[in-house]
Amino acid sequence: MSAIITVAPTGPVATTRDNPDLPVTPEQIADQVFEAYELGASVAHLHFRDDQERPTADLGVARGTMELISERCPILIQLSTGVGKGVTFEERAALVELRPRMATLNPCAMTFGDMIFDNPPDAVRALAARMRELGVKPELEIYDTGHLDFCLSLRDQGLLDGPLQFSIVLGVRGGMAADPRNLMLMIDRMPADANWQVVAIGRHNLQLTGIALANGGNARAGLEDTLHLRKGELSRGNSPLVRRAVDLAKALDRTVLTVAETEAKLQLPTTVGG
Ligand code: KMH
Ligand code: ZN
Repeated sequence: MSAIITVAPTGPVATTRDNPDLPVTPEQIADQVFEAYELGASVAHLHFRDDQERPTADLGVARGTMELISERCPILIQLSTGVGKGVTFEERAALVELRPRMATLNPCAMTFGDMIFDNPPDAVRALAARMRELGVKPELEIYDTGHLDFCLSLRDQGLLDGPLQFSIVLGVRGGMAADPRNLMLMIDRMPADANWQVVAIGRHNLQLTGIALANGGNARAGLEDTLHLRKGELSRGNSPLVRRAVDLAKALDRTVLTVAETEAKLQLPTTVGG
């Protein structure tokens, strides 16, 4: 059996005050994505920061970072349309116009830590339709059981093409807790042909990533999800986390997929125009 490794080098919340090796500039992000590619990652899930490290959906920053990455390696780029605090849904949605091979689609509004994560149903439907038009494959971020049901209804309305691709997100305050029982419930409910991974925030990251890999899931690794390699030990950049996920997959007899194999497995459409 095979596994796809995604690197998530920088998320929406932590800063270099939390981990000095967090990549925040386009060059730093591109360098750490390249290191992850060399270790076996075939997908890069990307957030961007402005010069004060705040989350940004600035199209110039996003385009520039995508170009730096593409100069270094053919890793598949997945833009986050979650982006982070202080950025409107419209600005977040505009990122798909850059035609990455994939982008996240957060299907439902929710409490997300101390903020409201605004994903109005009509706007989500419109974004799903636009992604389909552009050939940008959605990775569906589901933080609760009802989010899965909403995605299945989008599929039934013809707004999502199979095989569906999910991140089961555990550990966000306002979504499902990072508890193996929640993960097993969600795994049980995955459509038979779905590709999926767990996004386990914080100190349960390793345990839940291991459970997901042992149950046929893919793996995501990086400083977006945990700043630590183990209790009390900050990860020196993304490489130690990616290396550990690759080693874990191989130890469980999962073949780590190349970029071309990942494209085939996810059935990525060809992006249109641009
Ligand atoms: N940051 C994670 C909690 C997204 O970027 O669209 C979920 C995530 C979603 O990665
Ligand atoms: Zn993200």
